[in-house]
Amino acid sequence: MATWSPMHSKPYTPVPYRPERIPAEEALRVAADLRVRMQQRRTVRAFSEEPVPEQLVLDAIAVAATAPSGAHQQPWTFVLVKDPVVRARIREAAEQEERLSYDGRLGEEWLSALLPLGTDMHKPHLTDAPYLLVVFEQRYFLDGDEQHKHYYVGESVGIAVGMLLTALHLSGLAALTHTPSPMRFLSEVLNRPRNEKAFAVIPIGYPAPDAVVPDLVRKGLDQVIVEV
Ligand code: IYR
Repeated sequence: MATWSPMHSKPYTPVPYRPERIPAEEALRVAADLRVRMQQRRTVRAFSEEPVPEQLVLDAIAVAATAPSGAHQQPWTFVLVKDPVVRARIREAAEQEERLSYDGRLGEEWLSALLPLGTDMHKPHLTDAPYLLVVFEQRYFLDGDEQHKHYYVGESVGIAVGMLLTALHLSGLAALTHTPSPMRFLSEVLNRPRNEKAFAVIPIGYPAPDAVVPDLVRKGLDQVIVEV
């Protein structure tokens, strides 16, 4: 019989939660400003080699790690890859997979959906951006040889990555959510344990001075909200 993982062993011990109330006028100002600033976020594929203070990236990871998660199991690992040799290996393996994808594995419908984004099999950002963050989801908890279930892993890690992208953008950094498929090579290159599965590869840095982005339009509020 498996023992409980440490995460499940604690009884319910509520503590007071009394966040400071932001006056409505100020809250409205903050919310409107945030809305404008987040509208300016773009996924960037061309990075400047200009160095980035590591603390900015660490702070953004710390923000991501505050995300809510299923049963508060925090099923994420953030691998910050700085070593240029490791990054070159990741790029080589990713481009090998992408070649197969773009040369047929994706299929016509998927390729045509990607057309407006201008993506292809070349992934220079994997080595050009000053930081490469590989996010892993912990499919289950590994306690020695014992496995314990994790709940809502994809949802939890997805929320954490969303918060990471928000924090990076508000710190003036650009990022790209890259999901090479299949991603198993990342576990091997980064020597991750068997309970972890790569979720996304995220180059982080300042946009290249000549960076361009696709001419995309976001859905308006009226297209995404249904009020009942
Ligand atoms: N993983 C490939 C293809 C790709 C897929 C989707 I969905 C995108 O939004 C963008 C790209 C690549 O990274 O090029």
